[in-house]
Amino acid sequence: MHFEAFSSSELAEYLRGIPAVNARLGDDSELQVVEVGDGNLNYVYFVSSVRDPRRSVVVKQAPPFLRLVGEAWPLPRERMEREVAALRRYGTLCPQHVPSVYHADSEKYLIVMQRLASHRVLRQGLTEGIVYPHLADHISTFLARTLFHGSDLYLSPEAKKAAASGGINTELCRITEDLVFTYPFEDHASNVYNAALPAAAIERLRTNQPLRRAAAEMKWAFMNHAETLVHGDLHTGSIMANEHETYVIDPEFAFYGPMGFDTGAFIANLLLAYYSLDWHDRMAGREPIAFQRWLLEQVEAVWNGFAQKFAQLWRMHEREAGRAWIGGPADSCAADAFREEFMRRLLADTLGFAGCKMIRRIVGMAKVAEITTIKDEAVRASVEVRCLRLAEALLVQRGELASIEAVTALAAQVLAQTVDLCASPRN
Ligand code: SR1
Ligand code: MG
Repeated sequence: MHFEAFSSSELAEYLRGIPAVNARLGDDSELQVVEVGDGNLNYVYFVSSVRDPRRSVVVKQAPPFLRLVGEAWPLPRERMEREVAALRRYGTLCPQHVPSVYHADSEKYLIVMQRLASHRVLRQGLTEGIVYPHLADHISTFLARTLFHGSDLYLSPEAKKAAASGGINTELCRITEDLVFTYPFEDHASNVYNAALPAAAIERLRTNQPLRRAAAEMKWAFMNHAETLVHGDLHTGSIMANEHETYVIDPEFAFYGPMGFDTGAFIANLLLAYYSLDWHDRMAGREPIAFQRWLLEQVEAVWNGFAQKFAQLWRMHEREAGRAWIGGPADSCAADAFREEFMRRLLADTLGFAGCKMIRRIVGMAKVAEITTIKDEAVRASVEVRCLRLAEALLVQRGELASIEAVTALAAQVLAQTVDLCASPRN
């Protein structure tokens, strides 16, 4: 069946018919409807009262295709159900960082939710050099609470299995399996390369054995390690923030997967910003060093904050239960040793996933604005080469990088390296 997006008057009329939404918008005024979707998948509308624009909601609707490509790439509209379920679950775990859901319609595949009118998409804010003083604290809280409470460390085995079997998101996982873990490492028609990116950098993704093997290991982990309910697309475009508050949005890719996929996605996007900000800062007449340092501090703070909060939730839960997850007394050395090894493996996973996420944003079809808006192809290529170098190091050395400080030191080292774009030109 052919899909027609709502006209403004149709959407206004539809919303007027939902008492909970109508009460929020007030019925003493016309409604203004503006389509603002800039993501790859869905339609998004801001709807507000003309008389009192503070009365407003966001409507998000899933068309039966990938919006970025159109009807040629069909996608099941039921993906909206995954998003609604994840928003509701996250809303109970972390209400301060998740928009409220006012209404969900499983026939029209849409959701009506809280409008974050004084918040901006984090990716845009970072590109403008805005410092968010609470970002790392808020995101590490979100990560610790959501990743811990969806896992076997917290849920009963029965509840975890029930949640995992209801948390299968086949089609959206397939997008990630292809676009993040497979196509970037082969000569695939969907890849898009900056013309100035050296051929050797592209060739390396297809032929470097340690890198290919590491990427394959991450793909396997993504497909098989059903550890918890992950957001599944936690890049800086899925976060809205202001000086005081931080909200995580858009969990349509949510599924039962590896914890490190979310921690890795966020860190990968901070690192993409780190390399590209050099150019954006200079263009805006800002001194890049300070903001870049702040970005690396956020990488450290988000991981360290997450690791500390996650371990604390775990210990508290064991004390309340009166026994350790591994059995026996809650505070045993064995329980602590297992926890330590768990966090070490989680850091390695985080780095491996971060590497894959960085690579896909450089050579895959869905890119990030902080890099594509670098107008000069050669400058952009030097940023891209640095992203690829760090990504490869994260993947290949993920088991040896023992702390997040070792990672930020490596990132700074790669920034300082020279990039010779002429060494192996593409043509
Ligand atoms: C083809 S969809 C491309 C990307 O958009 C989403 O934000 C996900 O990152 C997905 O991989
Ligand atoms: Mg999204």
